[in-house]
Amino acid sequence: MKSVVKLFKLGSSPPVDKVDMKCKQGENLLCVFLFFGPELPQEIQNKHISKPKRCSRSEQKAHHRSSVTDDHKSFMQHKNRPHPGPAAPSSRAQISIAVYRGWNFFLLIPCHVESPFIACLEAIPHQLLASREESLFQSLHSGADLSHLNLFVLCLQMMKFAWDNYKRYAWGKNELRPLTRNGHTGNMFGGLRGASIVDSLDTLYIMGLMEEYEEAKEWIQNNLDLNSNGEASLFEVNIRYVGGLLSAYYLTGAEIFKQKVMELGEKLLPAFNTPTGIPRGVINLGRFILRRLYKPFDGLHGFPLVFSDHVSIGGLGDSFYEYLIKSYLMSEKTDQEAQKMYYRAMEAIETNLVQKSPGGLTYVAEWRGGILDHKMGHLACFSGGMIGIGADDGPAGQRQHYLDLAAEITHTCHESYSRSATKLGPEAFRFDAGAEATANRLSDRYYILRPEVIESYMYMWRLTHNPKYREWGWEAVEALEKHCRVDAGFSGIRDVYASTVSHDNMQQSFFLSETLKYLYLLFSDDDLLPLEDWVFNTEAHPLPVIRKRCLQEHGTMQDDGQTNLE
Ligand code: DMJ
Repeated sequence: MKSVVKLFKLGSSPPVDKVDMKCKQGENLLCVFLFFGPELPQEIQNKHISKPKRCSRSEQKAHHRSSVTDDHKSFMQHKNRPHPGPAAPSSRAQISIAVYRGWNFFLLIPCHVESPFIACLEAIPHQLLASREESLFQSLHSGADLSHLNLFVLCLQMMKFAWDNYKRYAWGKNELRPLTRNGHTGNMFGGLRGASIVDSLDTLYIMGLMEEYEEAKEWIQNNLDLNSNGEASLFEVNIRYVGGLLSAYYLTGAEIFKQKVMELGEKLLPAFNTPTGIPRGVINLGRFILRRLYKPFDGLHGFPLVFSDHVSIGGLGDSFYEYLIKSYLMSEKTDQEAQKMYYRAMEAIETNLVQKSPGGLTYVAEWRGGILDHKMGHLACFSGGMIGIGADDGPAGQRQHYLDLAAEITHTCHESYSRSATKLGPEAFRFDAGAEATANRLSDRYYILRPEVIESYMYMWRLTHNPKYREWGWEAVEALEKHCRVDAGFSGIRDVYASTVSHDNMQQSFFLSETLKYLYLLFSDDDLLPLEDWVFNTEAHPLPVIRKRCLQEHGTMQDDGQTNLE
């Protein structure tokens, strides 16, 4: 089955009558029109639009018509509604229409897809888009509530706004400074440029922003220079550049991403050449000067990522634990060493770090020189999702326990948002000196567009389908729109407790790769990047589960058991 998402911006695209609605036999033709704007544009009013239709041999053109409903009010007028999203679409057209601010476009989901590659991955992109199309198709026919569609399209619109402004003011630089309307290169990437482009590739592709995806790809082809010569954080280059390129390759099959990621991978490899195998933290991409950052230490329960006397599942430790369970899942649950280490780590975390506040909130504290620090960082809020996805494969009888723990931590992280004036969460919140999920130090009060809390909402929604996670996600969208959207992009804020916000002038690349992607997935159907088939790296770049049997059948497994995913 073939499908693709096409976006047409009203004004710059053909009028509705002229949009090509032809499809070939065997393809699905589904047109979903979503309008954004204070009111339905003139050219659309009183017009009829196409109803979903599967092409038959005799009918190669869709002509079924039904009326557009225009009974949805603007997002801004719905601010106080208790449940996210406008009302369910009317039964007549059964098509959801969102009306939102001054930016008008409609979304057309018909027609084609190039199946990129890798027959043995069960969730290849044509399925990704086609299955979404199929389920929309079914929902439309069954009259199901499609109000969440409005929300994922709103996330898509936020992505387009963030991207357009990056493109306009910071193209080729690493990140956008939206207040001063210029770019910033930063010093984490050793002179590499275009971090926002590489980080956005898969989000653009998944959202169907194909024009933008093509621009990004062209920049990578012509301008991504890997021969830079500065000190880079191995971790940051790995999660953003390697992760971004690799995931773009898996999703699209475009050779350029493979070439670039292999070239970059070669440059990073020397950092892993250490007696312990634990990589060095800093690398010079040009001259191979390496500095040690990680200091292995036999600390709490023998786990290696202990920095002197500090143990945390937040900054500097988070991804280690995350990758234990994700390595296991990505290996099609065959990597038993990773499995064992993850559940041992979980046991240690529960025994030593997990706490309950006087007000009944579960949190993960930090450990400093044998003393508990009753503080939880925003970064540590990814752990709700991590513990959720690991719930199935732990010791017998523990599934519900882990799911409950994941839900409790996600609830606490939501509380850190809902207890602030802006409804966005601080960088770190405490559970001592009278604090309950709030920051008392000024230096902990900022929010830099981080994804971790929304990431846990997304996983918990997929795992439980409890509607509160979508409601919480919707609250975050409203807060981001209200406090972080500025004229030329999105910006972090300095104090989440101040109702008059002060912006930090930075649109972080992880806002495009993670925050907006997780929001979009939260409001999408589960078969868009199903969790059984895809594992997200710590920067939200999806990588496929490696299916060994299938690789063997397709002759892509080497003699030594290694996979060759060409
Ligand atoms: C991202 O770069 C990644 O999620 C990383 O693992 C942690 N920090 C940021 C987002 O907060």
